[in-house]
Amino acid sequence: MDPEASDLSQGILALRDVAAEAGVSKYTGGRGVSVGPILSSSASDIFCDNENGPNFLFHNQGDGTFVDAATSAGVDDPHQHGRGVALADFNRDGKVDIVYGNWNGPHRLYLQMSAHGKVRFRDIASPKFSMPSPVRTVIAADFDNDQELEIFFNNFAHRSSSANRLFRVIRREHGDPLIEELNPGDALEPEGRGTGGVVTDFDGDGMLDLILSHGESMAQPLSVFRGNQGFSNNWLRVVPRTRFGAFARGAKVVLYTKKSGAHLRIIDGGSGYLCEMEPVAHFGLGKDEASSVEVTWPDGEMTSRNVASEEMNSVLEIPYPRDEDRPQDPAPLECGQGFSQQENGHCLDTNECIQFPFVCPRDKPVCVNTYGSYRCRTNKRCSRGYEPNEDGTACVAQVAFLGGYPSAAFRISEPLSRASYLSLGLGLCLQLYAL
Ligand SMILES: [Ca+2]
Ligand SMILES: [Ca+2]
Ligand SMILES: [Ca+2]
Ligand SMILES: [Ca+2]
Repeated sequence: MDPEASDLSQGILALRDVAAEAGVSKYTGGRGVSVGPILSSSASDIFCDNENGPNFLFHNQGDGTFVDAATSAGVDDPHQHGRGVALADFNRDGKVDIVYGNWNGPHRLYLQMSAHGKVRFRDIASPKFSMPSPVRTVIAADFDNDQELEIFFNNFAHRSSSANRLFRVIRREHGDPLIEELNPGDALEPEGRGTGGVVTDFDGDGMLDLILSHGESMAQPLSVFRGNQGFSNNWLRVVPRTRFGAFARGAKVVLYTKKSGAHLRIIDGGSGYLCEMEPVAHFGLGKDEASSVEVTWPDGEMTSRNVASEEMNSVLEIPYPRDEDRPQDPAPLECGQGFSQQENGHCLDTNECIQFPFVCPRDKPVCVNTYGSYRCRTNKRCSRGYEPNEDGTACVAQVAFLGGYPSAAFRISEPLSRASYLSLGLGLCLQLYAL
């Protein structure tokens, strides 16, 4: 806000361009932008996937300035042309990952890694996932509430047919997630001139619905799709608010669960492409139940509270904490599997290796703590940069920063079915861009 040009009592709110002072005034072909605590623990960082130039990853320095970390973090992708982008934690290690589509170029699924104090992103896109397409919006959401995130590519039938695509990213305990291609059913739309897309829960049944807009070179109606599997799965929708009651864009929501550890969502209003996502953290939980929820606002404010069994399958509003509501001593929290309450009152990963020194068996005596769990390995000695493999028979390179994942794609899902209400006059998508 520009205080000199604003007069709030008269309803005048003026904004001033501070991009140059903030260090984000760079020329590019801007396409996708996503805002949230990607590198920071609470402050909002900015990821931009660009056309005809490298991407930006603006790391918030906490003093109103940003430093572009895209090249050092390995997400600059300088020869591709980004479109839709989404933030999610695909491997549930508590670090925010980035997925985006490149226009007729390889699509990326970057997992955030850290080694020797440096952050790097590693592309785990399978050959099928990365297959180039005229992509527009990219959505990461759990359509069937089974805990695993799906990624939807809304493609634009540009010069020929170009079907939309759907993948499920299946988290694995001690390895990269598996990527499966699913059949999106009616949402395939091979002739659809897909321009934008969003998810929300239209009918309040706890299942996410998919809305696609089309157009530019040919008029086509909106489409609305409902999923047709996962109805018996548990879910929770969490809506954090700012101190003024508005939706808390940029907030981080962590849901601790009884069996499946911590699930993370970012309230990122700007993701996708030409669209604005709903400011709701939607969690699919399968047969699991939530134990507690933690919200971190961009200013560093945090709140945690238990989630009662009867609150499952509902929408939880989380107001910004007021000073008078703050208890002297933190209330006991149920952190669930793999986590325990710390002195500050919040849940953190349990370090099993310290807490239970003999947790590992004799043949694999070396305990390695992980987020939400731990693993045991042999004490075979390896040179720097290498570690023993799972059964201790060889030394393998520590987590590499380059390379992809072999394709594991096959179709398993039932198709999504098309809903009848196609002509909803939604103003969710801003079709401002031409190709
Ligand atoms: Ca992650
Ligand atoms: Ca799913
Ligand atoms: Ca629904
Ligand atoms: Ca642990």
